Amino acid sequence: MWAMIATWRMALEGVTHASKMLNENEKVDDAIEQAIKIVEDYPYYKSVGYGGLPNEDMEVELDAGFMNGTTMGVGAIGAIQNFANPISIARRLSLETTNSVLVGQGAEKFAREHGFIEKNMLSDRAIIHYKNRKKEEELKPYIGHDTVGMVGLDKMGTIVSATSTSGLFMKKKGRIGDSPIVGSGFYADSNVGGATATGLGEDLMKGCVSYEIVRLMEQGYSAQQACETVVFSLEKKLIERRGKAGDLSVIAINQKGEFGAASNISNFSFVYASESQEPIVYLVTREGDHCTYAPATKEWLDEYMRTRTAPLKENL
Ligand code: SD4
Repeated sequence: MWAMIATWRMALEGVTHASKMLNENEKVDDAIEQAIKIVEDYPYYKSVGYGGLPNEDMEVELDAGFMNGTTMGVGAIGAIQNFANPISIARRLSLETTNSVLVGQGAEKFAREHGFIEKNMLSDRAIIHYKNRKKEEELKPYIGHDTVGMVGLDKMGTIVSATSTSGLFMKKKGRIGDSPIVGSGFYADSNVGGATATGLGEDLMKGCVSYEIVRLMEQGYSAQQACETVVFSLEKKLIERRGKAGDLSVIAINQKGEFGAASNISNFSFVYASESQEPIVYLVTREGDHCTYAPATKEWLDEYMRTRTAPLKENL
């Protein structure tokens, strides 16, 4: 049995590729790395890899995390510049017993020494987005979110959870969100399951959400119950204590390959595939403290790509 789940429609091509690998008995570590690289390399996704939107100094700083739930190996990088595939660097770091989380110049030095591909990650399109945002009167960090997070189970029973993101548009230099933080942006335990998150990192990390989901699954919750419990209890706590909650979206699979997804926003999409199911894009609908999901329509899928790739002009 193999299964895979990933955040947002943008993961579809990567999951499709990874599905073939998992079907052919390849390791989930390789399948997830390849799948995330496909998302990182696609220039029109403005929150992951090349084409990701820059920080307030117009620099693209990328975060990524990787965890193997069998070895418990964890690797992560934060605020790295000028490397093509953050996920590969995070995976490589997961093999280390010490120094497995590196940021900024230290992460860049490690990546250079290990021969990872260097690339200017600031695309012309991202520069236009930046200039347009600068012209707006009030500068606010980007509130939408699109981190790619994936959880996969291979036929050998290993579960991997991984993330890659450019974080929030117009963030401060050096800011990292939840995505490179183990337990928050990603977590996996091959005896139980794995989870990953997307949304406002500053709020997601207050709930250590990926670890919490895996912990609840270990206590007997289904993947769906665990996802809903974690999102809606954190949202409630944040509203009670702070007056508001940011975007919180999570996905998970358990060690049988059963999946769950929950979100407190209205347009969260995810992709799921398994040995018995072709990759399908689902849209999540919130109903109180529960979520339902349904396959996205062809119109929705077409509109998604149309808006991502629409021509962009600088506002004069
Ligand atoms: C972060 N969780 O850096 C990420 C944001 C996200 O697209 O999901 N961005 O806080």
